[in-house]
Formats: sequence, structure tokens, C-alpha cells
Amino acid sequence: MAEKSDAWGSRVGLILAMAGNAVGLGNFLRFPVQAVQNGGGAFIIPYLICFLVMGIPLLFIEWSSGRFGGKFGNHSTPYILDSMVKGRVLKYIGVFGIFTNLAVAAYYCYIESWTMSYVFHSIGGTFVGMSQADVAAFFGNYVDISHSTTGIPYEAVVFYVICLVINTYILSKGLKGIEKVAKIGMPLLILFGAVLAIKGLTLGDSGASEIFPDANAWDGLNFLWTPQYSSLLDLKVWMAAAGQIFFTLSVGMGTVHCYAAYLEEKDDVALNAVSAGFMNEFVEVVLGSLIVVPIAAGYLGLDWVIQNAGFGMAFQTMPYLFQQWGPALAMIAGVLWFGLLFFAGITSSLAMGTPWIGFMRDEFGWNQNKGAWSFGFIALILGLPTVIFFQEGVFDEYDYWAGTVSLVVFAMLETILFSWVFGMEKGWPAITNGADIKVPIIYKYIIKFVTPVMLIVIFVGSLFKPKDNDWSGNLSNLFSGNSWVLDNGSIIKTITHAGIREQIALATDPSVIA
Ligand code: LEU
Repeated sequence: MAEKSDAWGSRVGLILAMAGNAVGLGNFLRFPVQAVQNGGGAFIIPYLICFLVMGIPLLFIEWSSGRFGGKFGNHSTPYILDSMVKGRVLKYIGVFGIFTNLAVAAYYCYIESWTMSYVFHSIGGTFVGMSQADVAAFFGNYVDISHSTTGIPYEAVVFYVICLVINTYILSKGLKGIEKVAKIGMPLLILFGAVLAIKGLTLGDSGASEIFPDANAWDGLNFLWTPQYSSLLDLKVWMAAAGQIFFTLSVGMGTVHCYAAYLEEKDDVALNAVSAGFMNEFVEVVLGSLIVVPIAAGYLGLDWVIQNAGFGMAFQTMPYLFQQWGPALAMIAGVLWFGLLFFAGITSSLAMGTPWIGFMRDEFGWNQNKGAWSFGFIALILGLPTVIFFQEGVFDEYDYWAGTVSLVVFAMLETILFSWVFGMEKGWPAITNGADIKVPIIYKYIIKFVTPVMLIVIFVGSLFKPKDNDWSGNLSNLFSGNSWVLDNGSIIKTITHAGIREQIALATDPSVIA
């Protein structure tokens, strides 16, 4: 246990840093894809409900746990959890959270490094005159590290290392450094996003071509934003919505606790948590919906978007679509788009460094500098396999285990711990003391009953995810006496040898990556 050695400079800085932690690549790359793959407007209602009954409660839990632990001079999840309930096991749960951050940071910074590189390629005019297939092939060459797209050998590795060094350097400056990046990065991100969103909104059918005569940007937007009630009983959509809420709010990792540990005992957590959470939702639902999907629908048509929605759209399709605006505007759009992604990414990856640095301080008394550089070094060692063996599916494995499964497990354990072991008698004041808003009392019961039950259902659901994610079909199969067929992406199947082999086969299938 160490003394409080650092502090947030201002409330605005804290909220922007927390919002920056949440606003990330997931808002612009993951949300639109999840929404399209789950029926557009059919996704939005389960998503908003998950935000209210799982996202907000988890934010309350994590902010208040952090402030509670910080009172005793703790800065890391193992020590914060230990200050709430004594017991060795809890420390181990906290340590598990630290490893999640290291592993997520490792592959997350790799995507962040692509955005840096793509800013330079946009400025340098690399994509000028390229066909859609050329732009997609460029990405394939980029991640195949033996190729060079600029003449720099091992370019993807070089950008990755530079990106990690930038993160590490900022982290070595402590909270002041993080706060400064958030104060610059968040407004710029919103500005860049707003400019691109206006373009997406005003595109209409002007991008329609002979190949896609029906293309219209508004179709993309209407598809995402027109609520559909038919899917409210589809468990697949609920699971996807819940997964997106975890990822986008950065809960279940320990980063929120560690930022909140630097609060004073009298500081508000309730309003801060809600403000940062809503800021993330604004960026996700409004800006995240208004860029990739409408612009792609405006040129290639909604059907194309539905068939091709995937993570690759951002890097494999957008640079090509920007070219339709002429070289000068394409360059500006490229800088805005990849610049926005970079700011979104770095404000999240910086947060992933704080649990490790805090733990080294709590456990060994390490200073900020030593903590930061050791974090950068470990992330590099963990990340290199994702860079070198990207096409062999290592990246996807990290994303699955660290970026998906671990978040659910940690969130489930911490919620049970907070509501039932620490107990709501202490938990409710931990949330409401010093609050600048009146937290509706209903949240006391949501946190105690609804959130843990939902998390347990989601965890069990991902253990037994049915084949092709077809919940209704498998449930009726089960009730008619047939067996439940597991999907390759279910946790149980994935930990079996065959599951891993099948996953790698899928990941190495070029048609899947494209
Ligand atoms: N909240 C971040 C995002 O939306 C992800 C998290 C895992 C750090 O990108």
C-alpha cells in the first residue's frame, strides 16, 4: 500500500480521460458492424436496455470501488478489491484483471498503429487511383509483415513499436500526461467525427453508380436507427448487445477502478460515471452510426454493407470511398478518419497501462517511470506474436480470450462481490456519498439483482453458445428432445483442441479476413 502519489488536475480532465477510456476503436469499428450483423434497428433496443441495466450499474460499481480503494492509498484492482473484502482470492481476481489489460493493450495497440500508418499513407497519396480491390490488397500486404508498402522494411512492426513507445512515454508522465491527451484528443475526435458524419448525412444517392444504381446513404442510416421490435426475443441479438456494451464502456477490465482510485473521498462518482458513460454513448450511437455505414451504403448500397459488414471495412473500403471525392478531399478525409481512430485508440490504450503501473506501485513501490516502461515492454513481448502471426489467427485469439471472455468473467465476479459480499449496505453509500445527482433508488435493486443475473446468463450463454449462434433453433431442438450443438465460438468448444484447430482454420481463410 502506497501513498496517493498523483491526482487528477480537474474534473473536466477526469471526465474526458474516463470518456476517452471508453470511447475507442470499438465505437467506430465494432459498433457499426455489430449493429449491421444483428439487424440494424433490431439491435438498438436491446443495446440501450443493456446500457441502462448493465452498463450504468457496472460504471457505478467500478467508479465507486475505485474511489473506495483509493481512500486507503490503493491504485490497482488487486489492492482495491482487497480493501473492500479481505481475502486472498479477491486479490487473484484483481491480478487477472491486470493481465486482461496487458493482453488487450498488446493487440489493441497494433490496430492503433495501423491508424497512424494510414494517416501517413493518406497524406502521401498512396490510395490515389487505387481500385477497391487494390485498397483491400494493400491492407493484406500491410499486415503480411514481410511486405513493405513504403519502403520501410517490416513497416507494420515499426509502426507498432512507435505506437507503443508513444503510449509508454505519455504514461511515464502520469495522470497529467493522460489528461492532456484526453483534453486534446477527445474534442478533436468529436470534431473530426462530426465533419465526416455531416458528409455521411449529406451524401444521399449522389454516390450511386452503374454498378450500384440503388446506393443511398440514407438507407444505411434508416437501417441502423429505425427500431424493430421483432428481435426482442432473439437471444443472439441480446448477447451481441451485451458484449458491445462491455467492450465500449471498457468495463470488466479494471481501468475504470484505477482511474477512479485517484479521486478524493468527498468527490462525486455518480454524476461523473453517468457523464462519461453518456458521452461514450453519444459518440457510439450518433457518430459511430453516421460514418462507415452511411458512406459505404451511399456508394455500394445497403445490400453490400449487410453482406460485407466487418472489421476490415474501415481499412479496406473507406480509403477507396474517400477517393471518390477527389485527391485533395480524399486526403483530408483520410487524415480525419484515421486521425479520429488514432485519438479514439490512444485514449483507451493509455487507460490499459494504469492497472499494471498501479499494481507495481502498490506491490513493489515502483515509480511511474519504471511502471510505464515495464508496461510498454511487456505489451511489446505479448503483442509481437499478434503482429508476426496476424494471418495465422493469433490476433483473433487474443481478441476472443482477452477482449471478450475475460471482460465478462471479471465483470461477473466483481458484481457478485460488490452486491453480495461487500454488500449493498456499504455499496449504496459508496456510490451515493458525495454524489452531485440523486441516484434513482431503483439502481440499488438493479445492481443487487438484475445486473448479476444478467452477467451470469451472459457468461453461461457464452460457455454454451449454440452452433451458428442460432438460439431459438437450438432451444426448440432441445425441448423436442434433440441435442444442443455447440458453436466453434463457444468457450467450451474453443478450449478443446478441435475447437482451436477449427478457429485457426477459419481465421486463416482469406475470405474471412477480407
Ligand atoms: N472501450 C474500448 C473501445 O471501445 C475498448 C476497451 C476494451 C478498451 O474501443
